[in-house]
Amino acid sequence: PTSTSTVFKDKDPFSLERYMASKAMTVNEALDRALPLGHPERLFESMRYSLFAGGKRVRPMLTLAACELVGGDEAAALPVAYAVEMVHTMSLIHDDLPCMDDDHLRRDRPTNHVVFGVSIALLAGDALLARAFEHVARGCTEHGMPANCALRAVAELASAVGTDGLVAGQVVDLASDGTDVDLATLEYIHVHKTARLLEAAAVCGAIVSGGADEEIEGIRRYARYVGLLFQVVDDVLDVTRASEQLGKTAGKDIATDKATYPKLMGMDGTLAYAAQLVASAEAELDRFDGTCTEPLRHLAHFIAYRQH
Ligand code: GRG
Repeated sequence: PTSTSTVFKDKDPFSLERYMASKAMTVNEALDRALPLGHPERLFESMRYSLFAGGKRVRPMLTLAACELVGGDEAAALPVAYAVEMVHTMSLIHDDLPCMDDDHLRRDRPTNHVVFGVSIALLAGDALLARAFEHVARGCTEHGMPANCALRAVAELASAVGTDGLVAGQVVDLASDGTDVDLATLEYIHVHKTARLLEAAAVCGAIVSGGADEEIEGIRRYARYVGLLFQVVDDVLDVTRASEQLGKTAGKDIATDKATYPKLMGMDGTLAYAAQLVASAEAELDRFDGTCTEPLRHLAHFIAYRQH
C-alpha cells in the first residue's frame, strides 16, 4: 500500500527558514539596485548604512507572501515590498535620534546619528521616506498596474506613517514617558507604532497584486493580529532578557519601568493573549486556498515563537 511518506517523498515540507532566506535575498538585491551610492555621497552612505544593517525583512516578506496568497506577480509587488522596508528603516533612524529615544546602539551597531551626525541621520530618514513613495509609484507604473491600485497602495502606506500610524504612535509614546500607562494606551502605541506598518505591508502586497476587496480585508485582519502579536512577544522577550540579566526566573520578576503587556496583564495573561492572537490570525487564513496560506501561517508562528 502507498503510504503518505512515499507520496510526499519528493516534495519538501514548507520551510519558513528557507522561505525567509530566499525572500530576504530577493529584497536585499532589489534594495541594492534601488538605492546605489549617489551624490551627495554622505547622505547615500547614511541611508544604506541603516538599510543594510541586518534587519529581518519581516515587512517585505509579508508583502510578498500576501502577493502570493492572492496569486500575484512577485516582480510587480517587489518595489512595494522594499519601499515598506525603506519606511521602516526611516522610522528606526528617527526613533534613535537624541530628540526621541536617544539610542546609541541598534542591531549591535552604532546608531545612524552616532556615525553620521544628527543632521545627516534626520535627512537620511526623510530621503528614505520620499524614496519609498517614489518607488511605489514607479514600480506600479513600470508594471502597468491600474492607477487606482497604485493610488490605493500609496494611500495605505501614507496612512500607516502619519496621523493614523507611526507618527501618532510615537507622539503618544513620548507623551506617556514617565506616566502610568494603562492597557488601552499601551495597545494604542503598539497598534500605531508597530502593527499599522505590518498591516500596510501585507495589504499593499494584496492591493498591487489585484486582490479582491474581501481578500484584502481578510489579509488586513490577519496582519492586524500579527502586528499586535509582534509587540506582545517583544514585551515578553524584554522581560525574559531583563530577568536573564538579573539571573532571575522569567515572569517572576518584571524588572523594567516601561509599560509592557506582562506588567499590565501578568505573564500568564500575556502568553494567553499571544496564543489568542495567533489563533485569530490563522482563522483569517482558513478562508483562503490551502497551499498559498503556508508562508503567512508559518510567519505568524515565527513571530509568536521567535527568540529575539
Ligand atoms: C518621521 C514620518 C516619521 C515617522 C517617525 C520615530 C517614529 C516616527 C516612529 C517610531 C516607530 C518605531 C521605531 C516603532 C518600533 C517598531 C519595531 C517593532 C521595530 C523592530 O522591528 P523589527 O524587529 O526590526 O522588524 P529589524 O531590526 O528586524 O528590522
